[in-house]
Amino acid sequence: MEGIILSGIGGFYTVREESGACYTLRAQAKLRRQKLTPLVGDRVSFQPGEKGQNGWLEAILPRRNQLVRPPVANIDLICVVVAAGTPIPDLLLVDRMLMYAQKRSIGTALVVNKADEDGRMADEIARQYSRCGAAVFRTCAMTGEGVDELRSSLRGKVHALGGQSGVGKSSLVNRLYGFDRETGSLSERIDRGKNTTRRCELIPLPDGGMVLDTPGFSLLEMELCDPFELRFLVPEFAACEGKCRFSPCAHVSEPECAIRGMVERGEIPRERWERYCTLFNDMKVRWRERYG
Ligand SMILES: Nc1nc2c(ncn2[C@@H]2O[C@H](COP(=O)(O)OP(=O)(O)OP(=O)(O)O)[C@@H](O)[C@H]2O)c(=O)[nH]1
Ligand SMILES: [Mg+2]
Ligand SMILES: [Zn+2]
Repeated sequence: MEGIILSGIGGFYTVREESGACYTLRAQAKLRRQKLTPLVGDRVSFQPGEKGQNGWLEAILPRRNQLVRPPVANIDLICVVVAAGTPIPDLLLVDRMLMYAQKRSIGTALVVNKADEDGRMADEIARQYSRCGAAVFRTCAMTGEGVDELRSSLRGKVHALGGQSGVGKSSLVNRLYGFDRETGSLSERIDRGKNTTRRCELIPLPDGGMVLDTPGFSLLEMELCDPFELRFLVPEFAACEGKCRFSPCAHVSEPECAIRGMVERGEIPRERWERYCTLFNDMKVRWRERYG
């Protein structure tokens, strides 16, 4: 039989077959020996268990894509969630997440949640990402502002919500789909020193899509790559790529750089470009450490 992994806890996987029936499975020793770790979102073939017993996960079918943070496979779209207020937005993390998805050709949406906390900050974040290639949504999970627009753009897709802990991912999932997932205030979080959401869980939706609520994270390191490749992961640059004096041009400090021209003319938000420079320089250091 074949199905999709909805969740995995302590070596037990919940797999949903097309009809909607769910099975509890363990990974066969063969998979463990091959160091193949099943991921939420994986399509798998399996042997259902005999009455009351768990069955066996036999093979992972080829993945369309795979993420490390959150650890999931076969995603159509990632909603990068950021809060206009608390926690303080980490826009470098947002940029890394967008690049990370771009590199894997996974669609992205940027959700600026908690627009009720600081409307001007929400506007400012939306401005910086207005040409980033991802649709930008301004939402408030409390009042439902912007949630209908977001929902229509997600219809029928397998989508994950990712971002820092406390930005309101679970609150948004509740508001979008009428669920009752656990959410937590900042003080509760500090008391427990943990995420409110502890594990990735894929939830099938009536429209055929699926939503993935994930635990928040604050660190995401891009996989090592030639720093000169990063420029292809910034959609704003595409219009002027190849028009610089130098080739290749990193678009950081080279003279007569067409991209910096766009920044000077206000065609690319300066903050976005500055963060790109930070990411480029970080990658350059890591690349040198590795290859000298
Ligand atoms: N003012 C305001 N508060 C919100 C909004 N969305 C969520 N919150 C609050 O923010 C806190 C964190 O929300 P969660 O939904 O638990 O955040 P999360 O991103 O799922 O956090 P983790 O599961 O730890 O990654 C809760 O106290 C929510 O009530 C919003 O739009 N406006
Ligand atoms: Mg959560
Ligand atoms: Zn350039």
